[in-house]
Amino acid sequence: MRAFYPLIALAAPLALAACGDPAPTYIDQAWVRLSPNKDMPSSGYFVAHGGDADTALRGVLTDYALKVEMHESMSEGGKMTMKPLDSVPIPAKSKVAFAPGGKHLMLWGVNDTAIGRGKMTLTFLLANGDRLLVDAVIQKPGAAARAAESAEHEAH
Ligand SMILES: [Cu+2]
Repeated sequence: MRAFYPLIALAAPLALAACGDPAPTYIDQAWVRLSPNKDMPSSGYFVAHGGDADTALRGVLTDYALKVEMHESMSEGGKMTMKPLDSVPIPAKSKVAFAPGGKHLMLWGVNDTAIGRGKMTLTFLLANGDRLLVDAVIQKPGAAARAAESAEHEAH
């Protein structure tokens, strides 16, 4: 089992002073797979691109859902389980993907207005103090998505 609260994030503030205009960490390809069942959480995915300095993702907020958590799915003894993540390191120049079957966001109570619009704004909180606002496309459940969705959430 990996530990997700290491001291890596402490290195970030030191690196910030190094140069004038460092490349920032950014996030793209954000999307939400809407749960077919309103009582079950929806899943969110995205890709974080590390800038010139190491940082970490500390949490995700949105006005368009009741609650958001960062989770990681993993197979333990042949069974898929998941656990909440408090912090996800984003090392400099790296790519950290939240993707089906691995790290993901879990969103409870996605707002109907957002669903109608087909997108929702997510705010990503970084350890370096940056807040990144990213629009996530909301994908409504189809037949294929439904099978994957229930498999991923059996552990809840
Ligand atoms: Cu989860």
